[in-house]
Amino acid sequence: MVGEKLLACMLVNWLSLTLMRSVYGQHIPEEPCSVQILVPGLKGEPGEKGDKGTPGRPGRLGPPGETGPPGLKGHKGGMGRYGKMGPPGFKGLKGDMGDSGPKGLNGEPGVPCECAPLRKMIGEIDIQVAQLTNELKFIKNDPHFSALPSPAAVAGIKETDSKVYLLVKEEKRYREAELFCQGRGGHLAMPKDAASNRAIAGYITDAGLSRTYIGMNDLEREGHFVYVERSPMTTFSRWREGEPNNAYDDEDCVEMVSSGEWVDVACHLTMYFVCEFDKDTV
Ligand SMILES: [Ca+2]
Ligand SMILES: [Ca+2]
Repeated sequence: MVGEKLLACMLVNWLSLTLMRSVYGQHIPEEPCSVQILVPGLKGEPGEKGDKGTPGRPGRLGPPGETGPPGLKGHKGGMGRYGKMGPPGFKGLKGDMGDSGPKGLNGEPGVPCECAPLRKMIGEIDIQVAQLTNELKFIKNDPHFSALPSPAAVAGIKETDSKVYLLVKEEKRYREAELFCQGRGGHLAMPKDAASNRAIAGYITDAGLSRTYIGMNDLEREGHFVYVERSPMTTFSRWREGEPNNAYDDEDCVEMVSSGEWVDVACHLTMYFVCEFDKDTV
């Protein structure tokens, strides 16, 4: 800008001088240009030292230093944390058997057996089987049914007004025969009057048998016969002549022969037997 202004001023002066010289000759004085020309001055004396400035900004991160020489070995550190659980090991050998434990507490008392109704039911079923067997006998007379199986072990029944008799065609000892009858809610037959004795005897005869156990014995006191249900003998008896004789000192049980007479025999003999049941419980 200053240069342009100076150049313009010099051009004006040159034009004016040239014009004036051509008009008035060489007598025209030169006039100083009014435009100031700015020129830098000389370098001054150095100033006094200023105050210390504020700290500069942190420089950029330098490159990593070189690895230093090895230092002295430090102290051993504390135990580290537990690591993760490892895989399970192999199964070990079986150990020795331990000592027996203390005795346990006593159990609750049991429920009383309700077997009586069941025994009664079994007795009823036996009687039904016996009745059916009787019916089968009639049917078997029909030649069309001759291929039917032989009669069941329980071979029919006999009845009096108060008793039902059941002939069991299984050979058993006296005690086992009585248990069989008890298991069905009855006892071995106990003839206590002529009518019942006749009924049992007829039963034996009809079955073609010669003897069966009946429910009497002198097991507890020799020569003192009682009924198997422990009731004493009444005035009624049908001992065969010469009986009871306790032969071989070994006859404590009683059989009935087909005539209806009684004979004392050894209890270990096995033979068929007759059970009796009270009608009001059958
Ligand atoms: Ca005897
Ligand atoms: Ca005898």
